[in-house]
Amino acid sequence: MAYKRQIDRLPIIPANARKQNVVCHYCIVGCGYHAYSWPANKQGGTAPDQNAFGVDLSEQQYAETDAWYSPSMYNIVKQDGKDVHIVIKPDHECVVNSGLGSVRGARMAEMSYSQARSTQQQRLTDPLVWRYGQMQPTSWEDALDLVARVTARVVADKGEDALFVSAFDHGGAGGGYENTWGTGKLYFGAMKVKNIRIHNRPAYNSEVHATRDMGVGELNNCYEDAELADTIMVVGANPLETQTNYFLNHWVPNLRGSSLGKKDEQFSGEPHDRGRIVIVDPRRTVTVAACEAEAGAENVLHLQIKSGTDLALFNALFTEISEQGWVDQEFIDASTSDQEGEGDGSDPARPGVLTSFAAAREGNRVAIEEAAEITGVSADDIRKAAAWIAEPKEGGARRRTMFAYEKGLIWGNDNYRTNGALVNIALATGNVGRPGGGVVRLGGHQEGYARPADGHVGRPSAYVDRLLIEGQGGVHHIWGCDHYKTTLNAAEFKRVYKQRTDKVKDAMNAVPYGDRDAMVEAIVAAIDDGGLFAVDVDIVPTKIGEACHVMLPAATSGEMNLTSMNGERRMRITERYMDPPGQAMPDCLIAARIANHMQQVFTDLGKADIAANFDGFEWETEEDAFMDGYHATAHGGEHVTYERLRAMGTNGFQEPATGFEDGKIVGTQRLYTDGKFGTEDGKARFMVTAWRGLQAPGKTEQQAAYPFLINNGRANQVWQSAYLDVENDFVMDRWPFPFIEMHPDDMAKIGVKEGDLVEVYNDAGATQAMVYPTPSARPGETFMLFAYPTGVQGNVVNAGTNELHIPNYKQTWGNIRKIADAPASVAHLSFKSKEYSAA
Ligand SMILES: Nc1nc2c(c(=O)[nH]1)N[C@H]1C(S)=C(S)[C@@H](COP(=O)(O)OP(=O)(O)OC[C@H]3O[C@@H](n4cnc5c(=O)[nH]c(N)nc54)[C@H](O)[C@@H]3O)O[C@H]1N2
Ligand SMILES: Nc1nc2c(c(=O)[nH]1)N[C@H]1C(S)=C(S)[C@@H](COP(=O)(O)OP(=O)(O)OC[C@H]3O[C@@H](n4cnc5c(=O)[nH]c(N)nc54)[C@H](O)[C@@H]3O)O[C@H]1N2
Ligand code: SF4
Ligand SMILES: [Mo]
Repeated sequence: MAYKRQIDRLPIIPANARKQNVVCHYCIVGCGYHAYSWPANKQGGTAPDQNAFGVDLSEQQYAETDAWYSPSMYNIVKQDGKDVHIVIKPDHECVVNSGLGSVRGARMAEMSYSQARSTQQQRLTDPLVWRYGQMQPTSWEDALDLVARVTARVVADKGEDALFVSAFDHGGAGGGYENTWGTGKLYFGAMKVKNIRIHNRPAYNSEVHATRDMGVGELNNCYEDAELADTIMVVGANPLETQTNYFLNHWVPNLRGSSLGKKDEQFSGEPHDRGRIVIVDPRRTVTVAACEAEAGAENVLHLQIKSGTDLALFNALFTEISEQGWVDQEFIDASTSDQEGEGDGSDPARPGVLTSFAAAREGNRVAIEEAAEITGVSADDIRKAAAWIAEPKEGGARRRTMFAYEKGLIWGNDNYRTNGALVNIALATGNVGRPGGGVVRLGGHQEGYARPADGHVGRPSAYVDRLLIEGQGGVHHIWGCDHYKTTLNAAEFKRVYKQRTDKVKDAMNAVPYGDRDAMVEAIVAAIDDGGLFAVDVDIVPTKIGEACHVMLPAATSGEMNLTSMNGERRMRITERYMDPPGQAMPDCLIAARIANHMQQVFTDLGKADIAANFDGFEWETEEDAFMDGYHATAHGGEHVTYERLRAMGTNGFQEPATGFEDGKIVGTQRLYTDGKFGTEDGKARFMVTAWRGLQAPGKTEQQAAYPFLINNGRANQVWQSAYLDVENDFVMDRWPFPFIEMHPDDMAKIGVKEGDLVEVYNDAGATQAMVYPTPSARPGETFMLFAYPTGVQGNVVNAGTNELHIPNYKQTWGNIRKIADAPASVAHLSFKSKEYSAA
């Protein structure tokens, strides 16, 4: 590693520094932090009464002391226009992370906008409009007038279906309850926009329709369950790298056996061992290696399936567990429906049959040998997994098993049925609503969903990317997502998107910017000719933004007050600890100002009835949006205010709120503890989930045509599409190009060395990556970093989705050829194994 921060001294946080609540705005885990800030011309001292830690800093501190922070946790930012020192450090008292940071979260401070220290100078400071052939700064008034006039005109002429929207639907940065409500009220309240998609997929749907249809909401347990489980079964996730502190602070203690005391305390009378783990992933991840190091290889079962075959494995496990009589019959009788379902699972809105246990058992019967053939996992290992999941413990006690899954399942083959098949196992073994159980998404971002009803989008909802490629839509509003790096069929998407938006740019170039009427006419004429007018709301210049006509600068977490919940529904507030750059403002207020302008334009057009739909956006602050949205509309929201959340600190409460007592919001630790589920009759449903091979169009052919699996996903250091990391040397020095992990034999076959640049190509497109030799990879199976600005994996993902338009990013095959020897920026990199081993 060549990169060094070159800092040998940091100011001490003074005793009277301001201390605010922060929840890391990156991943789902939502670790608790505090932001300490104090005037730029002051600093604390070593005496206990001179520093925020209250300890004598002239003495050597112990190894894991809290009285410490790293250079990456420090910066100088503005508060009310004045420079202040800021330290954003993990909170030892937060039950989520107990003081742990991560290689992402512990960089929040250095990833903040700082003029004094030149960090994140890429941040958007002003609205930008296309003027005289390039993007130029302007006022909010001017930019919003242009957006509203073009949007209102297109809606008036062609209807709301001509307005296309892409929007975040999560918590943390680029989301939160405030901002999902702001955008939601605009597009689903004031309008009824149907051609809308979510940040990470080409339609407005659920990643997990199946579990919801079965009555089981996807975030139903709590993080402590990972400490209490006898067995954890994790599918298609790499939690050491992607849910880092959940894994380190709650899974590892169980795998090490250090949560045994907790187990004894909570379930006295049951026999207890350290936790075991079953990992389903075609790849040997660093999580597998870490589990082996922590639990001992004998307590780790890695089911290294062939890509996309999870469903066959789950049906076999369900069959075996049922046949062994390891099911929880009492739970099945009391809490699941005995009504047999109808249909054959061919309804595109519901591509699996909701039914009784008996019918699912019949419909999903798969012999272990058959599953072994499909999945490539040995019959013995499948039997062993069934026993680890469900075989009763000594004395007949029920085994407590927690099931967790993420993108290897969600973006995997046959999403709906595969999701249903996993939930079948959890229901059959009575592992929902009980300590040490749960069948849960691990999650991506935090959640922060508050929006008016979205029923009008329909199910299956529109495949928005396809419609855009087909030339539909006149205006596109984009909120905090960058499809150029993150969508599927990305090569084709970009080709068409550029053509369509260029048409509008050419039209805009032909009229003087100051003549608003002529400008709107020119834009509308270009739209009539197949063009697309695009508006991007973001915090930095994006790749898709290069095609846009307007960019609006958003404030992000910490530059505004922002609320969200994590993977155990733990809701907290991140308090505003610094000023946003320039004129940037919170997304919810941008949405409100767009609504205000739309109202004005419709009024001017003489359409008073439509204008009236844009009432109710008089918000001045993000708190106004919160009160209008979450507080007024969420389940239990009436108990929640900013003031109460501030008082609840970084531990917050777990949603839904059920009351407010003794100055505290009362929450819900686990869902479904009463055995009643989210269906009309309160009974959960099983699902018939017959295996049907690779389900998404084009995948079977692609697999047959190309030699390499191009598996893809995330790496510890990089957050998402690297939107902030591109300006962080720590990350760009390590990954100047996206890595592609390859077995050395595969490298020899195509004649490449470590660090060489290769082209990855197939029928969908082409992209580039940097070769990372990986002896633990299976020959023929590669893994590429997704969404990277210097090589977009999505270029080679085809357009195939399931019936509900859930993309299948993970099942991608292609060819690989050498482009160039390792460039200079790669020469100093280490290519040693990423595996973590016991000390
Ligand atoms: N091949 C492949 N493709 C994938 C996936 C995969 O596994 N493989 N995974 C998918 C998944 S799960 C995801 S989540 C997506 C991610 O896809 P995107 O959501 O498109 O990617 P992000 O990098 O998260 O982009 C977020 C954008 O939001 C902006 N932003 C950050 N904070 C704020 C804010 O406060 N306000 C506003 N307005 N903007 C903000 C950032 O600058 C950035 O441009 O990618 C999907 N695509
Ligand atoms: N460091 C870091 N952490 C993150 C993010 C980040 O960008 N960086 N992003 C966040 C977001 S938005 C998300 S959605 C989550 C995603 O979190 P994860 O789902 O844990 O991450 P991925 O790397 O996308 O994919 C997980 C695993 O799926 C496996 N997989 C591929 N195909 C299959 C298959 O057919 N079957 C099975 N069983 N597994 C398969 C891959 O080998 C990979 O190890 O991470 C969150 N956390
Ligand atoms: S684990 Fe996730 S939430 Fe916690 S510090 Fe890391 S990125 Fe932030
Ligand atoms: Mo995600």
